[in-house]
Amino acid sequence: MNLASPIAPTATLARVPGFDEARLRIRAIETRIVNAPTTRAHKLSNTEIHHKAIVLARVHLADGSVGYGEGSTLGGPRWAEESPESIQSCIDRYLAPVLLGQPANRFEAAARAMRKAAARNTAAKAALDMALYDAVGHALGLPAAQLLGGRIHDSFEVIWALASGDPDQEIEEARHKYESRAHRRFKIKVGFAEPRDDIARLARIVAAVPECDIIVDVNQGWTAAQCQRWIPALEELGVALIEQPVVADDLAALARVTARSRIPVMIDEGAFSLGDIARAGAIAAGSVLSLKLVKSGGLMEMKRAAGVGTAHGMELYGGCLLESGIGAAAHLAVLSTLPELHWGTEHFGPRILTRDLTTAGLDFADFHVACPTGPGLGVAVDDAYLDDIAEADWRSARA
Ligand code: MUC
Ligand code: MG
Repeated sequence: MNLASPIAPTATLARVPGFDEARLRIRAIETRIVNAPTTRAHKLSNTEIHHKAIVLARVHLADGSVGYGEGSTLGGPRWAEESPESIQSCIDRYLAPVLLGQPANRFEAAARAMRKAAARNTAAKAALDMALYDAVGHALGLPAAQLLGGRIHDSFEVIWALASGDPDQEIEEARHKYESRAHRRFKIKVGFAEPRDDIARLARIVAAVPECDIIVDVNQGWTAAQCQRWIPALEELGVALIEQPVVADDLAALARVTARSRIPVMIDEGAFSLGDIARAGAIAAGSVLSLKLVKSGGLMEMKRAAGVGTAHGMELYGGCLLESGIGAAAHLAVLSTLPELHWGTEHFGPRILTRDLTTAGLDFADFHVACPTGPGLGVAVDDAYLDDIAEADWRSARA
């Protein structure tokens, strides 16, 4: 009888073609901020953007492989505390030094080193983590999803955000997106006007696209009392989901709102870390969890976030922070490996930029986005366009 283990011992990994840790050492890390124009104004309860500031991280391995990642913000340090400038300096000054010279394939060790080097700063950590998966995936000829357990899903339905605040424009945009079979689920931003006016705007949009699902993102703009007063009106309009209606740090208020609402309530800004998710889950503050790399700080950590949310009975939603094709592909890599993504994803970011930062790899068609299957993140970055729109050159740290 052959008692040999069917699992290859670790030493044989060195014989996997292309797998050689010395070749996967991190030789250089570069960062750069680009301001990518958006097709229209994008309004949230506390900010409005016309350009998307994106912090790019580029990692070079000893074997010449290159990987890209992206740190995302909305309106400077408004959506969360990190700004494009703080992300770049956190990477350059604190995170790059602990990664340089290390084997890029040891993702968990890299994440631990980054956690020791900086508290929170999750957008900065996520940018580097994406770049490591991209670079190692290219070096080994494997898609990032394969490095995360392997793909279950091939594509997801994509939600589009209506956020100009002008109902005529939003109705035209929604009809066009629906009729061209681009999107049939819409997330509508509220919280920047009086609730009464927001609801009147919503009612017009709902009437104009009766075939479509409507999600409302309040971005912390209402008090618990306003929720009590206005959520019944959202129920009457047939809204499918309400996102982060109250301030992020008041989990008790979110729990009360969730208990009263007949519409499922999603926690977004209120849950970054695994501990945040567990605390929210323990008191049922939200019955749906929005997953974002800028909150988790890394791809494997976002998988854990999904696990903690699921363990607390939450449904899962693939959130975004208007990432370009680079960040969208990194999210899709993780999301494609989750057993279930109940609400699909909102990675419309590449399409709200007048021109994406990638030239190939992300395919949107028939209301869906396909999860990239090429090596690394599976997208081709448009370096010439980056040179055109960046105000400064790459900043570089070397081993
Ligand atoms: C958020 O809070 O969800 C995501 C989509 C969008 O329109 O805004 C972001 C941020
Ligand atoms: Mg949100």
